Amino acid sequence: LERIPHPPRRLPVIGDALGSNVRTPVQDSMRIAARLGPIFRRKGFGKEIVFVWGADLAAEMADETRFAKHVGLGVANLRPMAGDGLFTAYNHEPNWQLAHDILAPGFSREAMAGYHALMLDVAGRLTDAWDASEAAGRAVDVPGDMTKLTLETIARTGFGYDFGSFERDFEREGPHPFVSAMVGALSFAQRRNVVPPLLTPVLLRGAQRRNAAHRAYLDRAVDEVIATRREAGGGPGDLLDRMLEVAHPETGERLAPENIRRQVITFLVAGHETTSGALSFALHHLAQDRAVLTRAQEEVDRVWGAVEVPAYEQVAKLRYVRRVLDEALRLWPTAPAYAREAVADTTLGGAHPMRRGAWALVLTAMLHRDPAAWGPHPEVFDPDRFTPQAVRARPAHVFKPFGTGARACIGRQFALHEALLTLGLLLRRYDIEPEPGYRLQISERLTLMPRGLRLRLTRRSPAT
Ligand code: MNH
Repeated sequence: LERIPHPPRRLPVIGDALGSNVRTPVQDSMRIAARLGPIFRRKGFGKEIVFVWGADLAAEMADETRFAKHVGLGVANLRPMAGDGLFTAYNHEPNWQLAHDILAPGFSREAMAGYHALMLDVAGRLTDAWDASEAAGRAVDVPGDMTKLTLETIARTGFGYDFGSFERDFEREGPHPFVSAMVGALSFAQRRNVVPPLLTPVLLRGAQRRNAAHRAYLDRAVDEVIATRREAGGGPGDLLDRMLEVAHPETGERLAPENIRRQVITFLVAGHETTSGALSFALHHLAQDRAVLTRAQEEVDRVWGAVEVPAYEQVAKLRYVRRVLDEALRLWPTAPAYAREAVADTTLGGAHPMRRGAWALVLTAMLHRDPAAWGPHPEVFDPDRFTPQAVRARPAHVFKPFGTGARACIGRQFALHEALLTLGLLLRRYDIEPEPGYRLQISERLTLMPRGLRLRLTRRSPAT
């Protein structure tokens, strides 16, 4: 540990916490990373965290024979809400493999094709709302609207449940209470990383009370989703049907009711927050760069042609739009870090001994900026970093927006299909422009989101 650099001014008790902001732990770590190099540590209130972001070190930590997912920090703080659901389960918990095997077919190509029509329907509600804003000359609230889209999409495709996000009168009623409860719970989980445990009862008393109410609300909402399905006597074979009815193909085991509750919360949260951010950052960069926007629009016009609704197969054909999305996820991986632990005693980078169980945080947002992998100008937004030739020329394991290994994102294809479909529909329909003077600011609530991003729309004439 002694060999790993840390910020120079270390104080008793608060350690390196000075000058950092409880609302921006990721961005603070990114700044420190740029000063201290590919591996460093930060300490505060008795906790010391090792951060890794160098391409070589991150590649080592992707080796599944030496490292595995570590459930810690933000992920561990979600345990009270998500329990042994897929995302928060410890590697040794039997419910991980069980749920993984039962739910994985819900993310196959065929399953995805089955969600396509519902995804289109939700995207149609978004364009209805944007048409109205455009007609009224109002700028649109991008993170707000993308969150409505992604929440409705996972709720309807996964659980046959309609939160009615687009039908709500936002001005009068605010966000859907499920969204408020979820965002509250995520922010609380992040806060607990940066407030010393001993002071939590004092500093976070009010927050803890609100958090308990949020969790109770989430549990109730989920129980209602499940009860609705049980009353209907089954659904279209979606994720919820799998959870309720499918037995493990080999052991015949099923998910227990309490575990199903945890999985539903897991998927509603994991299934929308990060995709919403990814769409928002992609739209931000499209609006900032005329040349990129035009190229993307031309691709959609060419590939989709005059068809009114794109078929499932046409979505993945948007190769350039996909590069825009990848490049947005490179600069702003909306899940900005993941933790890895040593599965046996090992030495990282030939220099840092780690005991079995010792862990470090891979800072994806900086791994994606390592000049060793991305060249001398990693801050520049350039979708052509993801042409097939450019990808082949790079080492493996330098692009990890969906994590790595056995515990990588199960919803990756789902997110990509949803995001490409939505971007395609929006690009075909609107010209987008930033509000004058907008400068990108990022809010953190375990995930990253462009704060206050609003765009001005103009309908494109030939668009359907
Ligand atoms: Mn997702 C795991 C990022 C969309 C459901 N997801 C992960 C991890 C990352 C991640 C990173 C690994 C975390 C870790 O190692 O601790 N996920 C994303 C991003 C997007 C995303 C950037 C969108 C863009 N995720 C989705 C969607 C769903 C989903 C959509 C569901 C429909 N993700 C999960 C689940 C896990 C996960 C479930 C946990 C998988 C496991 O551990 O088996």
